Amino acid sequence: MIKKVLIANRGEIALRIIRACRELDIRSVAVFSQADADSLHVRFADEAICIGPPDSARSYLNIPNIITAAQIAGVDAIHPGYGFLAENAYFADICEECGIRFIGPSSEVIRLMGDKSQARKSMSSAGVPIVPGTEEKFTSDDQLVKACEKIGYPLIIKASAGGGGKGMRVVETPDFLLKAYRQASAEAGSSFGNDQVYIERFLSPVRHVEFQILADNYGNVIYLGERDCSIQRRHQKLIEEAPSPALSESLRIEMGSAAAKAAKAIGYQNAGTVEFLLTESGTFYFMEMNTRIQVEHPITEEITGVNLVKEQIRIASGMEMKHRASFNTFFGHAIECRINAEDPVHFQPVPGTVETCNFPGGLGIRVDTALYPGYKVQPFYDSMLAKLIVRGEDREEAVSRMKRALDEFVIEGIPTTIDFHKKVITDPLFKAGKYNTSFLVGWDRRHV
Ligand code: MV4
Repeated sequence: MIKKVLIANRGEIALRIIRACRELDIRSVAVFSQADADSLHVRFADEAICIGPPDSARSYLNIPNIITAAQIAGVDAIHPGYGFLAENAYFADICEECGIRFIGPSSEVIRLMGDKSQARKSMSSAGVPIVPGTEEKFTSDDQLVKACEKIGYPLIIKASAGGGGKGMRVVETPDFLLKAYRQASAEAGSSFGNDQVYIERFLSPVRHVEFQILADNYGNVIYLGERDCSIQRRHQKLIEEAPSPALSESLRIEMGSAAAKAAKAIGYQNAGTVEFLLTESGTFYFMEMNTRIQVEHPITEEITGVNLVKEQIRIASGMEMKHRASFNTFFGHAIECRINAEDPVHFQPVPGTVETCNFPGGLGIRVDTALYPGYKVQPFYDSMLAKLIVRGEDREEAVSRMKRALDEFVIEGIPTTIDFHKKVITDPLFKAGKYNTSFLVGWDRRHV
């Protein structure tokens, strides 16, 4: 059994993990940078250890310091949260070598899914549909041009070590292929230290639909429904909802089964997410697999009643998954809005101090945040201030509850995305559930 957990993260997700530990009667150890000494995760953990200066490279990404803190505190396990070291296979290896359990899948699986080109191959062999494209390395321009002719245009070049937009290029016609290929490869090399890229047919319009899965150490794999994450801007998700307005019950079973099959095929353990692209005709393709707990996990919790972080810890401690009835029944509809500290015109992160704040409340409302009056938004970390999560009996109720909650939400002292969310939530196409990943393209020009 796990008795003490170090949380290698900060902000709302660190608090989220501390809460799960407390309910499981597990001691929690926070780590913090010098900039985070007054943070809520430091206050609410049973113990807290400073791991370095504000710069995350020297604190939250500093493996020797984190491992040393874990050894001083005498923890059995480390929960990495999301971001930082969550999908670092090397860190998972180091934890295991130091006799500390890494709460997540094996380092081999993290490594495999971290290479998006390899991930495509694995999924293809497992019989999970992948977007038509390539995996092999090209030895000549001629070979590249021919392969792309076969895939068909438009196509998209993606970084194998990437995810989330960096090193990505959409190519409309063959004229731009070689230039785009070189640019994408160079950008991938400088961003990830790995210039390998792969090519897929560019599908449009599409929705981004991802399935939550849980897998224990005994081969039991279940899916807990999907999240529609199509409302993105610059590869940052802003609103997510569960279930997806685009799925029928039969498509849900088909895609969920494919996600579980994918996880089973690679020997996946713990919580994970299988991302799919879904076309308007209902055809779906594997895109990538995330080997961490995700920012948007609460909407799945709201419609299933399953505490995903507690399940992660239970699985890591070697418990066999209990197939409680609630695991495969979904109730109602949940939506999450990410509230960021951002300039509403340029969407650039703005540091500053929160003078006052008021969180919405009432039935079906959840605010996951580490914010408090006087909170200082740091320039060193990402700009997410809070996640506003609502649940309703159905989508219509969830949407109107979200509008009501956004109206109650007050943050003064810094610019936030609250007003932006109010506009999206009241948009007729959003209200109708009729949107895709292009929904926010050109939004600023239309809403001045
Ligand atoms: C795609 C796609 C269409 N077809 N892949 C991958 C990372 C994610 N942040 C966006 N990704 C996409 N991958 C294929 N085969 C569409 C997207 C996509 C997108 C691509 C370019 C510019 C903006 C985009 C917004 C959402 C989704």
